[in-house]
Amino acid sequence: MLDIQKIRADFPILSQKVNGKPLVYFDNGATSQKPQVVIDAIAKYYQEINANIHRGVHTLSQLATDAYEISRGKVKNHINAKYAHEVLFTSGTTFGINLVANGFASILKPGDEVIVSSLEHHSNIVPWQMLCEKTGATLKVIPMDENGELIIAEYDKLLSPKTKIVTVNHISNALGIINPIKYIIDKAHEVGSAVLIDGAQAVPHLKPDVQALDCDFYAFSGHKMCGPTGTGILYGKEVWLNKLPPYQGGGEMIKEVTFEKTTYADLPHKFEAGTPHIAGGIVLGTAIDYMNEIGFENIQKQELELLEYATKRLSEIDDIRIYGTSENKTSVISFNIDGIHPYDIGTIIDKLGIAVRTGHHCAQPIMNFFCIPGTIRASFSFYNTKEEIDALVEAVKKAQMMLS
Ligand code: C6P
Repeated sequence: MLDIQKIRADFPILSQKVNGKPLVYFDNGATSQKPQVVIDAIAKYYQEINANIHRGVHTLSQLATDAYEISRGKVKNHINAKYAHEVLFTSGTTFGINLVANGFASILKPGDEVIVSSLEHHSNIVPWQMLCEKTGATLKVIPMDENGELIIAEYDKLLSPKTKIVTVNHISNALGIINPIKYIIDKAHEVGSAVLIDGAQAVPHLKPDVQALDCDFYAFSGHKMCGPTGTGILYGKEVWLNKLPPYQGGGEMIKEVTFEKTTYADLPHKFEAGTPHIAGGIVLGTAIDYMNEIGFENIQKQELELLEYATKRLSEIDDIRIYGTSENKTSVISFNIDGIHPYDIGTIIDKLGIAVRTGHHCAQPIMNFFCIPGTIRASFSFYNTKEEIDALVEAVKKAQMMLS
């Protein structure tokens, strides 16, 4: 059993008051809070070793380079990549997906097909639409049902030798549904397609094993898993990263530059042009260590309990509708109260110290499917408690009374 109060003491922000009330932070899907070890590690980097990496022979530059590469190694182990050079530092999931979509511009031809799902965040829709516009390829969409699950029989029908890349999220940010990605990956490979998994909402809750999944790309953000903002990882199989062209040109991604021709650096540097977020990359390793110390089994157990409790307690509210009722869910509840705009509930409960996200959650096609402008999304982390869920329920009831 996790000692939640002890864990909460690791997160200084959680003892804050907001609008005069104790903060109840249920917007973990947008970004997680940061433990003191992560905050300290950022300060320590700037106090003790701040220098540019891969560039200088001087001691600080070497210390910074070592720390950065040690962190890359931690990520490699965490996601079970085969090689450290398959792990690219990025600024987040959005960057990683755009990097791959941009690279596929040199692969796709008119008539080729890209498959996305109805459950995607805009970050995993728009780059592929842009790619299709550029190349003449066609975007196909796996439909969803009323429970918020993908209709896998329809996915099977979309696959063909024309499919060049399938790109789906591991877990939906708007509904919390866990997608059957192993099946999706294996089926795509049967027709020779590559697969990208958007793991942004998965990594705070589970440890992906990219070799067991056999995905070709796996993108995620550091800030959703206790790490700093502006950090992220794109995992890519060596064979694919060698095949794709660089995304950005600049310093560090080259072997040799002349005005006639430039040759590119080996992996991973070919994709890491310019000075990166060095402190962020290093401290992402600290965040991963922190989460592994708590243990992902413990995290999942605690979050599942919170999900079950919140589902039961919120269901007591009259005229509530919860979206995404699949059994396969992580600790996210998206809901609406009949006749009340989600934004109004969000604004009132904020005055009571409760932070939730309201709106379309950058997943407008899901909202269009349910014919709603948006939802109220409460997304829980391992440091949340049942008492906080009680506070949410009371606050929503109060808002409902005020607004009806
Ligand atoms: N979702 C949310 O509140 P970035 O912004 O690059 O770190 O992550 C983008 C992204 C991509 N895919 C999924 C599934 C996501 O959930 C997100 C970010 C946040 O749901 C902010 S919009």
